[in-house]
Amino acid sequence: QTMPSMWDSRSNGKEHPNLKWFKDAKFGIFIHWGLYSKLAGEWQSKRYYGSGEWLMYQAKISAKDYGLVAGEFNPLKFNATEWVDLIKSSGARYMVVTAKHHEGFAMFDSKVSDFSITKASPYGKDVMKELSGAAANAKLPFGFYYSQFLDWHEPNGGGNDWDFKQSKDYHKYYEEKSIPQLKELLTNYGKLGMVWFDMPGGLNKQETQFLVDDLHKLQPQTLFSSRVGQGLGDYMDFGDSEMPAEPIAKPWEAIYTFNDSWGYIAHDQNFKTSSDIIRLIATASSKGGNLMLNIGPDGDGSIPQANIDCLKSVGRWLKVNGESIYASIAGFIPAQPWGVTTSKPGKLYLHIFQRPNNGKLLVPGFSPKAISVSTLAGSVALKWRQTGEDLEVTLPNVPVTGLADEVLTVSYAGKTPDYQNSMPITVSAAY
Ligand code: H79
Repeated sequence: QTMPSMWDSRSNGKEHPNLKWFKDAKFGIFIHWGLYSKLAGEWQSKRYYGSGEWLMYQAKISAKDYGLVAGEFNPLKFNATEWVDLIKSSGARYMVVTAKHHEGFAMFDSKVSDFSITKASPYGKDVMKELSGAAANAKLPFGFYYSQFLDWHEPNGGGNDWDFKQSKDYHKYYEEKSIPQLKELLTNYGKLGMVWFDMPGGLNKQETQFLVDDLHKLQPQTLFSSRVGQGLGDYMDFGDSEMPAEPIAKPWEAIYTFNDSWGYIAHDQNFKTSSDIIRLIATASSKGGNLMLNIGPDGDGSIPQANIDCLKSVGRWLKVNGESIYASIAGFIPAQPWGVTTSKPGKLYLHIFQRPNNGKLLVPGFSPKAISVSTLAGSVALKWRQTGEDLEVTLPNVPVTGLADEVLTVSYAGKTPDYQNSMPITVSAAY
């Protein structure tokens, strides 16, 4: 299925002018945090697995019972500065946090709903305010996730058909809660890098266009994710945990989880390793896009220690190898058995995921004239030869840097070649 071109359908028909920072960032952190984090994948002694933020739906919890969880949400270990410091140390260049997920609970102070952390929880503080402030202090672009259509707490919100069975007035929900809360988020929390909409519904194209234009008036520089619907976003998100098969020049982002859930689940320790994450970042970069990696903090406000250690390790790798990632463009050599490539003018970066057994790294289809090959870290010159369009690099017996996922830099003369198998944009996402 070929997507309608979301990038051409904005009201003025033009790409958003503020996309450069987003395209150059390459790595962001997503945070899913809400009442579901406190429930941690368990309801009435029954354990659920996968997408902990969907527990209310999975266990068909009534809005009334679920509402009581707010009275127990007291994340005393939460420290916004610590979270932002950790994200900075991971090398991520933006963050997005759930202001309201499908459960309907506002993690911020809202004038239009009492179902919020400031009005319904003993904690009583606006954690979104603290996070946006900490991110601003750290000069980290900051965005809100906001579920604009699904709201299982509201009789007229999308999705909850287990206790609101009457026909719904979605427009009433948009007018009374969704749009006013989006406006609060775009007004009271400083400059936003993006609003990360999710799961559109209930609005036709014209209405969505109106919403987008209306909200952009509050902060014209803020980017909107493609899941605002109707092809009206500023950048593309694919399906959850989905990577496009081929490079795409337009701005896009792939979103992945640390384990098998977005929201915290106590009994899911299936965490990716730092090498897994480095490879996801390199793979997204090799196709010209960003990776946004999700963390699910505990309902007590703490981030799992395994995630902290892993993010710091990713940050150490990016400190050394960031030149091959930040502000890079898709590599002009497609994925190889040994790994992927990224590019900058005059340079091709070889990301080695799998060392060839014979120590000879073949780069087929290398059309420009190579000048030198070296490790990115430490700039150790390596032996190489080019025969026509075959570039062969002799790898040292031991990785030079001692780091996993070593990167080599190939310098070459002349123009950057086009990506070999450039393909039309064909993605399965239906947003
Ligand atoms: O916020 C995360 C998800 O909760 C949200 N998008 C990401 C960023 C999302 N909303 N809807 N969906 C994802 C798709 C819905 C998938 C489902 Fe299921 C399949 C709902 C019911 C079956 C996954 C498995 C969730 C519950 C069980």
